[in-house]
Amino acid sequence: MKTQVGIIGGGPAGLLLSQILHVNGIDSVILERQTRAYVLGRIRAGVLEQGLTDTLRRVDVGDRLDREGQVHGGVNLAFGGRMVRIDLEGLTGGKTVTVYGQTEVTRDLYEARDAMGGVIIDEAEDVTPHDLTTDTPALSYRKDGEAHRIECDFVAACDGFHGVGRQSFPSGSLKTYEKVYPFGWLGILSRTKPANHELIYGNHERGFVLCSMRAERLSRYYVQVAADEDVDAWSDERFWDELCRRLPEDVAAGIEQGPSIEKSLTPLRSFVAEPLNYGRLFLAGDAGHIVPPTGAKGLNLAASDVHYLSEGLISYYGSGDESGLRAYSERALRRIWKAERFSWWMTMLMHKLADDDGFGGKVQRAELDYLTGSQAAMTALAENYVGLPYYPRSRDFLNQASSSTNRSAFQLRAALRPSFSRIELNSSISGDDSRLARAMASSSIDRSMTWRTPIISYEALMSFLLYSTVAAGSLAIVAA
Ligand code: RFL
Ligand code: PHB
Repeated sequence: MKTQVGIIGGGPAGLLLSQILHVNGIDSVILERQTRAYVLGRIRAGVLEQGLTDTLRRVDVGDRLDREGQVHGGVNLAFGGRMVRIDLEGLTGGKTVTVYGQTEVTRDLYEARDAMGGVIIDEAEDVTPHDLTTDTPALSYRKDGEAHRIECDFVAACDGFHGVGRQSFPSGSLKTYEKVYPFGWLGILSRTKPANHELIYGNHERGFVLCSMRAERLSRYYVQVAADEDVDAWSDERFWDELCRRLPEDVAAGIEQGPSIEKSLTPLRSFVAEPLNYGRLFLAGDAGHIVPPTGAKGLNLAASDVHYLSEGLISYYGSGDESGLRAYSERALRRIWKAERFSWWMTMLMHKLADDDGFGGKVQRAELDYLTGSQAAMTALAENYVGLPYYPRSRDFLNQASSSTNRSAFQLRAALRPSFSRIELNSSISGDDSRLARAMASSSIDRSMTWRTPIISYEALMSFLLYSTVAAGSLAIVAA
């Protein structure tokens, strides 16, 4: 068999990549080791950033998400017997998160791939990448005892933390960074009314708790336990009792208890592999990095990786431009490390730390007090929780700017600010001349500059001007 992009792994990263490539006219084949029922039985992430929900909508996978996903404008921190709401929406200029299970995202993506004739080969055994440093890499695998081979142009390893992709890097070509925490999360799913209409992250001297949800009558709860905890030692009764002991009294009093329909232990780990590519093999999602779930970033990072990788592939197939693929690892890693930092910070802030002689707990309490009393600190949390912006490339930046006339200059700036170090603009700008002149006067733009074809709005121009250093005599948008 032949395809353009061979994808290992039919989890959210692999499925989303395949779907994005498909709507851009690029062929792919997914090789998944498990059965579809197994993949759809895994209970994982619940909180989606706007970058992911926007991407899903753009590739025709947003209908059920829009009907059933719950948009949350806030999140709560419980500690010291009280609960403080962080106003995500207010602090970030209108950004929110959507509560919609990873299981549902995966189901929607499978349905979309099926409807569009996507090729997903499940129960593919012994998947092995070959010839990665040539222009004609391949994937071999076995299915029902028979050997097969897929010739492709590129291999995307979206095969999770234990996949074969990262193991295919020659020794010495990958540097890894890792932190394993001495605790895990024991999670249950139950058909009960959620504790609150928004998530509650709780810090308590007995350990961390999280009250989350999937639907109006489907709750997801986690309690911090030892990393090697025996799940069977936790009856439902013990779980509910421990959960309630760690929550403020008024919250605990409102918890509806019921039988668990799933119970599992999740170890906590921070991990990053660098770089994310070797020859024509690219790692995306958990294959390249892991975050502890405290910041709700794992699935969302998988989505931003896929965004950058698909951009690189779309440019390559559209115009032969390889620069996006060459820049993939670096672009993705910039965002990954920020999410690693945030997830590590949230973890250290909210969990009971081992060997704490009391000092660590006091410092945590002081930080929680400071955080919930400071607009600046809450804004930093909110910005990270809703998801940092993806970094657009120059052409997309222009497209985005030109299609963004209805967005406020504030939102545009927030979305685009970190992406460009400098601007060179060869096209021209429309807008109210006097405001333009004022903007130019207050910026470092050379007044002799001329604008030709009108392509972007005044607001977009303002965001360029306010966040750019202009090279003498010309303007260019240069990706940082
Ligand atoms: P996945 O989901 O692990 O999918 C990889 C797929 O590859 C297959 N595979 C192979 N296929 C062929 N050949 C091989 N050799 C293969 N080896 C593996 C696997 O069977 C699988 O189908 O990785 P992907 O696509 O990168 O997605 C990553 C996310 O699943 C993960 O980051 C999130 O679930 C993390 N996470 C959360 N992320 C969020 O963004 N928000 C959250 O609220 C959130 N909560 C969580 C989480 C993860 C959790 N657990 C259980 C780890 C809560 C929990 C409890
Ligand atoms: C979940 O609902 O499973 C969930 C929510 C938020 C997190 C982690 C997991 O930070």
